[in-house]
Amino acid sequence: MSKFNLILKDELISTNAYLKEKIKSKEITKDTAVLAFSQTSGRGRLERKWYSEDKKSLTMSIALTSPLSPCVTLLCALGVYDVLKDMIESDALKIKWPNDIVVRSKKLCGILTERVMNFTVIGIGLNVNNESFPTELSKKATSIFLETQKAFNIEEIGKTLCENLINTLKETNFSFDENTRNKYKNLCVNLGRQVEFGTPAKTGVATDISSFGELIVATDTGDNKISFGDVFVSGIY
Ligand code: BT5
Repeated sequence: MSKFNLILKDELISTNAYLKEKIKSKEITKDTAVLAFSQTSGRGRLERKWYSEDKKSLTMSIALTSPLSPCVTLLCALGVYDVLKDMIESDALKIKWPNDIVVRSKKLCGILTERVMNFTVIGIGLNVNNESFPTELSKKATSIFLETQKAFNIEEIGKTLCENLINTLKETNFSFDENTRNKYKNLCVNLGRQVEFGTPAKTGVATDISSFGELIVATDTGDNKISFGDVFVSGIY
């Protein structure tokens, strides 16, 4: 981690957009992370809005030169989980395929991975010290503070997340070996539950995660392999 460059910014439009721009303009040529204490227009997948609160939410992105990997988002979720499990002592801390960390039925963290040239840009939105959320998210979102009643230092969490994610990705060589896959499966809330996916919507039971990180869903017409998009889990979201 000593050689790793973590840039701190008071405000950015989006930490992912910032790194992507700097990679394209060749201002960034080696592994770099950026953490913004305020993010004004954060994005999730499919350009959805990501909500964050100044100095209370962690908004960070890490750019790593890496091979193309179909399961990078799932590996990142495992890396983030490993950090959070030391802060939230809860059996309810799980991963919702592919990119969410949840506590019971609420979202604590979202991860957005994007590919730019030979870099993978990993964006992490983590609710840290938030005491409440806007009405539209109040039933869906939670924070470390709401789960533990303790406040945490955002910069410290950011540094720990960088270290853990980089270790997880390098140790696994960006791939899903049997051990890693089993660890993910044990934490995945989708498995064994009724899920809804695709357009037009289909329903089935999530049964497995493939070695490429796909969610396997058994329906009346057979097994479906889902590699992207939203999957709604009955009783969660
Ligand atoms: C994600 O997208 O979960 C990935 C979010 C990644 C955000 C980070 S912040 C740092 C970096 N810079 C960026 O611009 N982005 C990354 P998705 O699976 O599409 O989920 C988005 C949905 O989550 C929204 O449509 C809301 O329903 C919900 N949501 C938005 N903000 C939330 C929050 N703070 N906590 C919980 N849920 C939220």
